[in-house]
Amino acid sequence: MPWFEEAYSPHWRQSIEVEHIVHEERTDFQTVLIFESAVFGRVLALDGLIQTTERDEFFYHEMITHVPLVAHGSPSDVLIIGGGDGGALEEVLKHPSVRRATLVDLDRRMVELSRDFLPGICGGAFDDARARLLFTDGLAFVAETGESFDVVIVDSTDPFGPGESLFEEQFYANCRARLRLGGVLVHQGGNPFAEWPRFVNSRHRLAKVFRDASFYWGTVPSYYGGLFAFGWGADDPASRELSAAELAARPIPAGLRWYSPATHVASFARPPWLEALDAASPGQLA
Ligand code: AG3
Repeated sequence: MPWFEEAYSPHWRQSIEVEHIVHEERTDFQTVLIFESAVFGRVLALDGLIQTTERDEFFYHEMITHVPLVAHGSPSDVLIIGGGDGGALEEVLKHPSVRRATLVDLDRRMVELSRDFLPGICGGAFDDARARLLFTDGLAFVAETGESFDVVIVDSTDPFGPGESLFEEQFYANCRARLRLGGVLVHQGGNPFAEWPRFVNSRHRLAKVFRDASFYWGTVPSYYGGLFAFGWGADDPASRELSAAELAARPIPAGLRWYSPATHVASFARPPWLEALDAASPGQLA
């Protein structure tokens, strides 16, 4: 059987055996590949890089959504930038306090393809009456909208190609301006081991914009190297310092497979190596 090879780094590749190709297409913005695999079920790759898979999407989507939403406590309006596969949207809509979830993705085709070929990832999220789908540039949207949000989730591709602008300081500043009091922004922060310069840069950009800039982390088996960080920006550090008991007293959707009050708290724990990386300045980057 053929193999899909992901060359994220010029020095490190990962391969997944392809049982069969489900769909392949070049949209106006990117190349989309959806294939079936023995270990991960259906795999979604954009421009050759793995975005999510049926079997491990919950490691990622539960952490990029429930950590900020439960930390917020009563989110009503949530903005997702990117996330056209619908995995994050589905998780956000599990919160009864959410009145409206706005998803802004550049690529309309991604939503159509996810509906058709990745129902195991988006579920019925796109058809929920509380979901609003906008197909436009996330950078422009946050710069121009007058709306405000309780939580902003940046579920983007990586910082090259269409996703690049979503890692800039100006974008974070525009997001912060759209957050209500008590609001939280999170973004996918890549693998802090494999992509440490990116981690350090993002941390510093967030710190220029938010009073409380931080990160949390978890693991995503299909992302090369497994380790995965999420950036965190808020103005009140209290939302990041809740105990497992405090979190457990809040409404938490039933049936989750990775998120729990314990994994929430654990995701903010810092191994000394990450603590040191967090303290590094971009000027120290080789
Ligand atoms: N967005 C994050 C993909 C990250 C892959 N990057 C990596 N392995 N460093 C995925 C979109 C899922 N909704």
